[in-house]
Amino acid sequence: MNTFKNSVVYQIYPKSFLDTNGDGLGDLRGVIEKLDYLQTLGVDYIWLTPFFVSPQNDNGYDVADYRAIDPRYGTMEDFEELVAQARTRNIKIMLDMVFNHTSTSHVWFQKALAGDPVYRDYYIFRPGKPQGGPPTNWESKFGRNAWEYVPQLDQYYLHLFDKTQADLHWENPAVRREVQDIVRFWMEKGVKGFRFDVVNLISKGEYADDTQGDGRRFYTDGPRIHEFLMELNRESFGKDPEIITVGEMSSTSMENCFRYAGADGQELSMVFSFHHLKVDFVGNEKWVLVPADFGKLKEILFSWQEGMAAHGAWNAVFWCNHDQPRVVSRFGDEGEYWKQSAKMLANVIHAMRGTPYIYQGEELGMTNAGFTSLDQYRDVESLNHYRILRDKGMSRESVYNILKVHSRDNSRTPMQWTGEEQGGFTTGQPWISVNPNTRTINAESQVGDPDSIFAHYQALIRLRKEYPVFAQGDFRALSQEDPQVLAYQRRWENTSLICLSNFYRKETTWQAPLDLTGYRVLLSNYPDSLPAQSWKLRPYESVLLIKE
Ligand code: TEU
Ligand code: CA
Repeated sequence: MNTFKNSVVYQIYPKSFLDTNGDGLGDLRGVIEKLDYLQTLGVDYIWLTPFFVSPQNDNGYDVADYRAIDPRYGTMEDFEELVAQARTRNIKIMLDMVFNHTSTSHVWFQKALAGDPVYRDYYIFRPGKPQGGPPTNWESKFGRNAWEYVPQLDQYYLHLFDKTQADLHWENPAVRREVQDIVRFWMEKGVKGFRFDVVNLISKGEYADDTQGDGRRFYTDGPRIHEFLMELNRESFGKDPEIITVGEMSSTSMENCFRYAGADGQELSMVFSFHHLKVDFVGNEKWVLVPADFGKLKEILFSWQEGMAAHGAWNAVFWCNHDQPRVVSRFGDEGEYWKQSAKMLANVIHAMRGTPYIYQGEELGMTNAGFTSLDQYRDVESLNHYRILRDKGMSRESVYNILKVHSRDNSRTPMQWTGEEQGGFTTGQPWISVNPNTRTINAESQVGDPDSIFAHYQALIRLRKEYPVFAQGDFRALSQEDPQVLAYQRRWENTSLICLSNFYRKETTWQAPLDLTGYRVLLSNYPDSLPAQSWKLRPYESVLLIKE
């Protein structure tokens, strides 16, 4: 049986995956070329981030035509070939649908600007305040006020992201019908999965000033969100039981996720939440430098695991995506324990209750970009926040240090296929620099090496297919109080699985809170891990134990 519960999804950022025509940009033919690699890894789905026609102000999350492929990525024929070629390898395609907003180049927005009232109602236009200025004080996720003034209409439009990403007006039934129609268009092309970008932001509540924050409480998990998702499900992807869906839930609450990803399947198959990836922020503030709070990380992971399980709701489990820094740089060790820590982090995710997502290059232990000057950055969010922090008086060096840790470009450097200068990604000039550590961190040197990080990910995917406890087991935390160890248990029928990890380079002793008699090592990042009631764990040591 193959369901979303025992599947593994691999995320591809096509622009940085493989360039086949030397223009420095990855393309769909590049994905086709690497299908054998993905089959070797063993993944079931590939999620492709948007490759639709777009001005690329936010690397394709600013869509100008939802039914056409940006020529820089290839053609519709390339896409159809990709679907067919993937199918022969038992890999299904998941598309990334950006329906909270469109590009301001989209023909709907252009018609709205030209004064067409039908299309004006596709977006959120509002007059300014009587005393002047934007309708509310809400902030864009990419910095500064979230409203842009249009002089010829004497109105502002809402953009929760870049000012070239105008929010759609989901209260308008015509907008919802358009969206359903687009989903059905891609279903007919054989697409078997959808990721919905920031989909919990589509139902806006009251348009009022936020005196306590940046406005998110007015539009996050908004008043009609569940109704909108149930309708989209009914009218589009819900008609094909094979299709799996995942919603990207920005600043969501667990209570809402019980419904978004509930067992009744009325809304979505599963959800991404991000609370565990804010443990190196100060509140919601990302542009700061503070050490990651391990206690908080554990508490968040455990409470989501337990809470979702108790309600029969399903998580997408992950460390990495195209918006997050590389996890080995973030919670592991880029140096001496690079390999051990990358494997440890993989264990923690893949043994949890949920569908694991692997972001391209994670299976090789790719690290942060290590950029040292502003001209290396491409991301609109990083460039905007550079200006904002500098305007606040922060020194250039301090801002560089923050970007180095938090910039989304950390995960957007090209895939490291080989040890050559451009990592085998392109024969031309890459759109963003290749990490020079491609000399040592690359696919060529890892595929086939049984001790590689790649082989470890292969093993985790294989184990999920072999042992139902991975997909079906319950969840029990085992190490709430331990300052260094993350441990939990999964149980299903007569099988018990334990995932035990030392999160630090410092050795530590773990007192097992249950009897380990009868357990054997299923997978470890050391060749000779040996279970003991009082267990001395080496740097980043991580073990999966099983008892049947
Ligand atoms: O991201 C949503 C989002 O809010 C974040 O992950 C965002 O990058 C972060 O909060 C900024 O600090 C999704 C996409 O994954 C992202 O690439 C897009 O830029 C964004 O939506 C807009 O479509
Ligand atoms: Ca190309």
